[in-house]
Amino acid sequence: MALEHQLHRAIEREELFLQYQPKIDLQGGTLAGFEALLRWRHPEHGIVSPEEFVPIAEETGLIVPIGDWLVRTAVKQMAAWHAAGLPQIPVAVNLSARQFLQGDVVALVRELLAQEKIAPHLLELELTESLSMADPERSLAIMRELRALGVTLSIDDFGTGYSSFAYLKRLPIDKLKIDKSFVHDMVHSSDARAIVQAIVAMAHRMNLRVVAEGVEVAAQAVALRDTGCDQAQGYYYARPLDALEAGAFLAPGP
Ligand code: G
Ligand code: G
Ligand code: NA
Ligand code: MN
Repeated sequence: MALEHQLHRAIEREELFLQYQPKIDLQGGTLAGFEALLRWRHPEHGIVSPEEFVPIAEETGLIVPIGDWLVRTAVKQMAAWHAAGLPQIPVAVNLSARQFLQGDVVALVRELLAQEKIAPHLLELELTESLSMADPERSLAIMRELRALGVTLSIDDFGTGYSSFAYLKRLPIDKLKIDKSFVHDMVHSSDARAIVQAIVAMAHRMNLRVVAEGVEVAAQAVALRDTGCDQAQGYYYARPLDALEAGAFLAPGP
């Protein structure tokens, strides 16, 4: 398949890059971190979404070198911002289930954090609920090792899969990200508001922080703040930014 062949060369040709989307502290309104989002600048097709190429990368095993590159690039970017005198804030990286299970993510993370002198809690790994389906015991073991390193773990797209709070309780995680579908419905659906309220309340009782994604309008931000949700991200605050723009976002205002 053509895309597969091209993906092989994408890393060495430096066609992959990361964008950084701000996460905002909902109660204080300050910058709380960034989520790194993978992009492929394809020579003919322009920017290709990870939704298109991550599945191909997973099928072909290319997800392992891509995952390496991704974590490496994000951690080096954190170090570069720090070296430029900018404040240090958490950066989250998305890891697919295969990426998590196939590579040696623990060794990679340990080595990089030491090499770049980044405090472990500043690196967040966003994992999806489907992770558990692939190989529950191994996933759990890897999560425990990462947690032991001090890395922050969060469950992404919460609410779209089948995981229950009973299941979450078994996982060594720090954060939940509420899927944008619930956030979108909050403004016009009292059911969606009730669901988000319940998720936030349960998560807090389990000592988890909650991040809402896909916030596009002020009314969603207000509704979320009312639930006690901790952080939010979405186009309402900022789009995913190139590293340079993200750095400017980090710098204290004039
Ligand atoms: O990035 P949006 O900007 O289009 O991302 C689309 C989908 O791709 C989302 O589900 C997002 O979680 C996923 N995604 C974005 N960046 C990465 C990444 O670095 N690795 C993996 N595995 N998925 C990613
Ligand atoms: O699956 P994951 O949650 O990691 O993916 C985040 C995806 O959501 C990325 O594709 C990102 O570009 C996208 N995104 C970020 N903010 C918004 C938003 O406000 N609205 C919508 N629809 N998508 C968003
Ligand atoms: Na994510
Ligand atoms: Mn998400």
